[in-house]
Amino acid sequence: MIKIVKNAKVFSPKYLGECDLVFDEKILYVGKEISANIFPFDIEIYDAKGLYLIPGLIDPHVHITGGGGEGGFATRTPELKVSDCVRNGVTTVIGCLGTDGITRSLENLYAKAKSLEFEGINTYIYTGSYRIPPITFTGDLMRDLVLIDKVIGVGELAISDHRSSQPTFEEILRIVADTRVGGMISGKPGIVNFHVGAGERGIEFLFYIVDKTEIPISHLYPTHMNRNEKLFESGLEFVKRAGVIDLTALQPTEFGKENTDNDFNSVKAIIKAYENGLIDNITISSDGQGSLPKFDKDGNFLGLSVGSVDAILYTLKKTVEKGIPLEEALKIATSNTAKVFKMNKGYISEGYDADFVLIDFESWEIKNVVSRGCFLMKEGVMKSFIFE
Ligand code: FWO
Ligand code: ZN
Repeated sequence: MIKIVKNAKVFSPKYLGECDLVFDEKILYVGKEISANIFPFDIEIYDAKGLYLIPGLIDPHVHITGGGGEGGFATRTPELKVSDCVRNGVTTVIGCLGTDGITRSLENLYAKAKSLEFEGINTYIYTGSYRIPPITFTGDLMRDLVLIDKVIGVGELAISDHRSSQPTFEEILRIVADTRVGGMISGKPGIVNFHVGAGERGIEFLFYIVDKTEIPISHLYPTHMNRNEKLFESGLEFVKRAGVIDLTALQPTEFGKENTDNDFNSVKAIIKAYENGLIDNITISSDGQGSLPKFDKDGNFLGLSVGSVDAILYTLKKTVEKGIPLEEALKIATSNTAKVFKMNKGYISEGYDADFVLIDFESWEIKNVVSRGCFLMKEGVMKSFIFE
């Protein structure tokens, strides 16, 4: 069903000016004024006068079935609601398991990804969890990649963290090698998402893979790289080798932290990357529905808060408020992320999936969300309440 959005200020992320957009599941045309009369049939027209149009946001690290558990059964966190995505303009998520790969299952992860897809969100999943050797659907990591349609890689594999399985270099190398070849055979990106903790070893294993083996850096995707300044600095080195690093976006429990001078946070990290000309290899993720646990210096669990997909939009808003141009900031949650996973998304350009958001950038209020050409939100009302 062909539709037209007219008079929108389009950030593709690059600013294209005021444009009309013609789309069905894909973007068919974006450019100057086009008349609906050229179509020999009725089409829906939406006038976006005064609104900005941006690519649907991509959140590459979400515990869609819930996560947590670091403080026992009562600390398992709740699963993702589709409204958490839509009201934040997130049209694509990559689901993962974390610390708890025992009471959380890959089968449940797959089912939740299919459920979200049915509700209009684009979903992919990682096989595995924190632990190495990774849990799998089929008993074999490569078979998971080749046989399970939504599996695009493995993660989040914990390294340099007191909750990791303390993997050896060889164990990690074998997983990366299998993920690369499994990706080749299945035509998928074959991404290994590393959960990087606060441990001294940081991402030294990843540098070793890049420097000492034949494996391209594009398969290595470390997250939480803004956990502390030292880790982030090593992340910028990784970026200088053409790697991409993922930062955990500012959580609602940290809102306002971006204004404190001493605290290092994702907004400061994004600005530093931008100032060093490295923003094209930075992405952000929310760790949505994952736990954000706190431990004392002896490793005792103190408590936890729950990650939120709200973090993506909030972090973009704060980054822009700190002076980073919108068309630069948008990349870290759209085109940069889509490039890591070779998704046909992340850009407002002909042939790309029609995933986009119409937003009032005075208030950062989201007005409309479109995913694969369908309005999931229209005039601020969620699809489930839109009577077509
Ligand atoms: C981060 C997910 C952490 C789960 O280090 O890794 O724990 O399984 O739900 N969260 N373990 C949060 C920091 C980046 C703040 C997870 C969590
Ligand atoms: Zn993690």
